[in-house]
Amino acid sequence: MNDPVPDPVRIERVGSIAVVTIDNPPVNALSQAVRRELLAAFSGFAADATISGIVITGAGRDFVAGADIREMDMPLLDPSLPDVLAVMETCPQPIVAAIRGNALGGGLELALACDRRIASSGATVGLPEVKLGIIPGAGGTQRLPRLVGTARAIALIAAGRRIGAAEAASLGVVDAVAEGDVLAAARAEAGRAGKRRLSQLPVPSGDPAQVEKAGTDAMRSARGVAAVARAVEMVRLAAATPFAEAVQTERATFLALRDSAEAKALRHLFFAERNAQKVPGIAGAKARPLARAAVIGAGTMGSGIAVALADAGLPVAVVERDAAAATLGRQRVREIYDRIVAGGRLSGGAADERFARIGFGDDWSEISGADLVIEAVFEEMDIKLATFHRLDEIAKPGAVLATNTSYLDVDKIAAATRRPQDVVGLHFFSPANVMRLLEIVRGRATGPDVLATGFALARRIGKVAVVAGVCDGFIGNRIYSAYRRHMEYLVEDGAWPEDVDRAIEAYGFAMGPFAVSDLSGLDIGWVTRKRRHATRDPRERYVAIADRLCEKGRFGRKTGRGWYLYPEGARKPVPDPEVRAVIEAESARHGITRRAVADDEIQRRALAAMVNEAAKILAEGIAQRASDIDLVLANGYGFPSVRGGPMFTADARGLADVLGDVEAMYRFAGFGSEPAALLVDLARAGSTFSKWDAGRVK
Ligand code: 3H9
Repeated sequence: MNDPVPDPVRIERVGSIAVVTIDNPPVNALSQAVRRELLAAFSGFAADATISGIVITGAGRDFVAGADIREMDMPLLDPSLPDVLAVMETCPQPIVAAIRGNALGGGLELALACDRRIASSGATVGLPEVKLGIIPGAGGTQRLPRLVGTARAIALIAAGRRIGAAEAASLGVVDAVAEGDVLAAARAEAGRAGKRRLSQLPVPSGDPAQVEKAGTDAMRSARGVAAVARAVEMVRLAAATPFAEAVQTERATFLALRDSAEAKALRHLFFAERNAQKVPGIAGAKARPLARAAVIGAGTMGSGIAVALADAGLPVAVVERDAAAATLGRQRVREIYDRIVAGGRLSGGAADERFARIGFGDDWSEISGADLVIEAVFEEMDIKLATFHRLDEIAKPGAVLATNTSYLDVDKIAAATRRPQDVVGLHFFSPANVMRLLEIVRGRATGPDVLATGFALARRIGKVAVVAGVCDGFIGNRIYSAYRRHMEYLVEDGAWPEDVDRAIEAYGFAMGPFAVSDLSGLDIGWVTRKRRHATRDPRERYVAIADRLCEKGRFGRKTGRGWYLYPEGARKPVPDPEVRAVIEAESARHGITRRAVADDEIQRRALAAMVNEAAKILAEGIAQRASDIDLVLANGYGFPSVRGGPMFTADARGLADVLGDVEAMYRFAGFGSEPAALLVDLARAGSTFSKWDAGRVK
């Protein structure tokens, strides 16, 4: 945690009840000092006949947010949490957990080692360990099924789900929800409750078919996280193995996973997400009030953005250029909600309620009441400029004016208004109501309070926010373009699109670049390439295969043909001889003798291309930290989270090794793919991106 707190566990007496308060800001994590003091406290209670009951709680906002994640990169520190919980279990007095705020991971395990659990109505409980590539390591997989049954415990633990107090009470995870003073309710309970050790309860016998189904469902959504399978195994152990033996197995499994590369990568992303919110120059800036929003343009992006905002409870005015376009937008949004309801992720009633928050029309005066306006019109500078010019006339003073552009110059767009300080880029990813990433693009004039508003919005709508500077493509699209370009070089050199996609998917991406391109539509990139044509340096190697495909009307899935063929009824795209002919013709046109390209070369080239461009972005100040880049790639572009992002992967592999790949790549690609000076410097110094981050502003 931050600086160690001098006295992280306090004990007070209220009559014959001992109240134990964990006070370890910011989130009362169970750091070594906390465990040591808890152990001492509970060892003492056992022999104290003047104590009739014990309450345990957390100071501040949370109960306990779990083990101290920072300790997980250190050697084990005694006492362990299971040691503490074992002593608590032998305590003769009843122990009641008073849960306010979050009781997560080890925090919930601590509560499960108590005899009773009373929660405040705003409390949240869960065992989210799998999200960190580990499993609960202090009895969570054994005690929870004794309360909720095996199938439910699998569903909760394997998905790392966090649930509110009401659901926790209905499942029996907590015994009661206190409407008023949770501490007083817990004290009263400690005065009258008897002992109820969960470890001694049987696991309720459930329907084996449901257990099986819970396991299968969990594995389906595991996204390559090995901990999910281990969590399912451990929960199933509860019904089959005595408690004392099963917790040993759980502990050994936890310890092995704790040291895995996967867990280290996921921990890196956990802290990256928190660090990304620390932006130089905005400390102390207050976010502007945000009660009403407006979205201009109801295409795919605009509709998704409107849904993301309405889902978070914001009323949204969507405006389009005319009534027909507004009607289409309304239909598009309705379809998004219908799909969510059909997928069982929302009730029809809740979807209707959210849908009702969104108004559609062509009357731009609707925008005038909005605190935030997000423009999602066609990606063409002249259209953006005209939109912002008009917006400037209509939006109320102090409104945040955001552009969802994915490539264009935010400073130029801001200059179309008389209030550039209010203009910011809010780059959502498609589908905007689903994808977690939000790039907040900081223009030259963007005010600190406007950036702070971007972060407040991201928090409200559940997005991971990263600040990017202005350049063509910002962080994500610029890196993705470099990667795409290099994958196309490989295709022109000898690989087939399906070879590249297979190697990239084997690496852990959900989809390879050519399958992605077919999904998003080749015509979009074509427009961008044409836009850049005049300014592209003629020395840069240019692969024209995608242009040739577009010229043949092959725009991807929507036309049934792109890099692949999509025959009616076929479940998978199939390679197409016509595409191969185009590729071979382009290779021949450049005098290239096609060669076999191994999966390993494809994967190495992909990483080298991303890391090299990323190092340039860092040196230019477009991204503040290497860890911000990892967040962008993992949350917006499908880079496998279990690898921690490209920069983390590069550090782990060794930058000298990565530089070797970059130099090889440069030999194939030439101009435009020069090794980044920052990468060269760090590699030569035997350093890492992580050290570079640490040496900069926190
Ligand atoms: C576990 O428990 C394993 C056990 O089963 C094993 C037992 C043997 N440790 O997120 P925020 C820091 S695994 C260390 O911005 P919020 C965080 O880095 C754990 N530090 O606040 C940040 O520091 P800084 C299972 C932690 O209000 C500050 O606290 N538990 C921890 O948006 C504020 O964090 C979890 O996975 C931690 N456990 O959200 C829960 N947690 O200011 C992880 C937070 O220096 N935590 N920090 O950047 C959360 O989900 C959120 O932090 C929480 C608060 C919802 C609690």
